[in-house]
Amino acid sequence: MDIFRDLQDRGLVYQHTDEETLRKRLAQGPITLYCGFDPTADSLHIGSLLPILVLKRFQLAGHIPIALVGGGTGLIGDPSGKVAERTLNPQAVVEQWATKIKAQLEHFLDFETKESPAILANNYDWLGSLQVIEFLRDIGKNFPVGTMLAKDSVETRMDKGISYTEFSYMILQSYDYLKLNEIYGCEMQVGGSDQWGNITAGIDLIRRNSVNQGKEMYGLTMPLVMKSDGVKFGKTESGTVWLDAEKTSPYKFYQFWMNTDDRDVIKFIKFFTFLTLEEIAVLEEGIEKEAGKRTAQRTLAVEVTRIVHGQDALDRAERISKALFGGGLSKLSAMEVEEGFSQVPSATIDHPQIGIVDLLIQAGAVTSKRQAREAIESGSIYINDIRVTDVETSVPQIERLDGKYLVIRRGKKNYYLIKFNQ
Ligand code: 545
Repeated sequence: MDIFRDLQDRGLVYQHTDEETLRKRLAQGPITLYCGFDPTADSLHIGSLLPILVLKRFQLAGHIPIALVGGGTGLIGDPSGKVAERTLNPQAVVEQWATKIKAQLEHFLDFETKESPAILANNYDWLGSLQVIEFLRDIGKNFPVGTMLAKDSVETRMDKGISYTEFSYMILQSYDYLKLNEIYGCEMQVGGSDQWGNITAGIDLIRRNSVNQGKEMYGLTMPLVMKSDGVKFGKTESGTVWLDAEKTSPYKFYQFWMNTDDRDVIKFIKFFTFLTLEEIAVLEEGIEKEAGKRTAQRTLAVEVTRIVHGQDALDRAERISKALFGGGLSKLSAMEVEEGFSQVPSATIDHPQIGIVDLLIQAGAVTSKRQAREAIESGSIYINDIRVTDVETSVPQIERLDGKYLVIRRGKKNYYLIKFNQ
């Protein structure tokens, strides 16, 4: 399989070291490659998904991926793509985040296979014990300041300001590449296009080392993911789309992909799924032929949710979506109700005898008794998908979802969740 060709056809190649030598090397046999992830939060988000899946694509093509957790570099902060200096996170926090990110990365790659098992590494293992004198003499000497200043990540910050700490970041990432080359024979580094300067700095460092004379090192970046409406990819009104199911529920995650614009959906399927280009071509035809069916969006949502959260979570996400958009709330389990309505206003009620007007107030659906009566009488209130028009409706007689929940809807799409304790 021609992995470089596949990546190109998917639009995943942005920058790379010399194409001919890279293609030749990949054709020769398994290559060990790496991508780094700094623990700057307690979870990866969908921005990290693209390089993770690229590592996976290499593994499926018989190569050996290293997922590197930046336990050391996460303590410094990469200026690449950042317009301002970052605040340093406490060491204990970074360590905790590194553990979580390591567990997430483990989920995507195969560490068991005999053929080409993936490798997990943490750069704190070598960066954490560096000695400053030794570091400046042995490594720093290889970095001309002129070259460092000319890197995008530094240049764009010269007027805004950059500390010596962030300025030094590229040296650390370069040293990682050198170390991974020594320890695992790693010959290639991949990353988003913001990483090109760091990747090439690493290649230069390795080449300057006399034992590596004539050794070829490779680098490849992926394009920044852009949306055609100009809004930043990976964000919704409620914020970042995380890979951690506790932070972004699989249902929300599924809906994020479902909401992809027609103009972006084929690009995203190429980027984020393992469907073949032939299968993708069929979906592309369907977009124009059956406009409005959103088959491509659904395929995207199904595939990515399965990759990230697994089949069971995908099944739940689909059942919740059907119930919310097509009626049928009553078929949902307690877990599904909680997941589907995790981000709507909710209230817990202790007295089952509550009246409908007070119920709407408690839920936050209205702000006064008068408003509650008006809403009910005008027919804009639904409980569990059934319209309620009588202000005397007895709440205890409404059948609850899974014995515990009432879902209130006001108008077309304002939802409120009520949980009964008894
Ligand atoms: C550290 C040590 C190395 C090699 C690389 C690194 C990390 C690199 C970096 N990468 C970004 C990152 O974001 C935070 C992740 C989630 C909490 O800063 N210096 O760590 C992103 N990276 C993936 C892609 C990226 C990049 O993890 O490369 O371009 C986003 O798509 O921004 O030896």
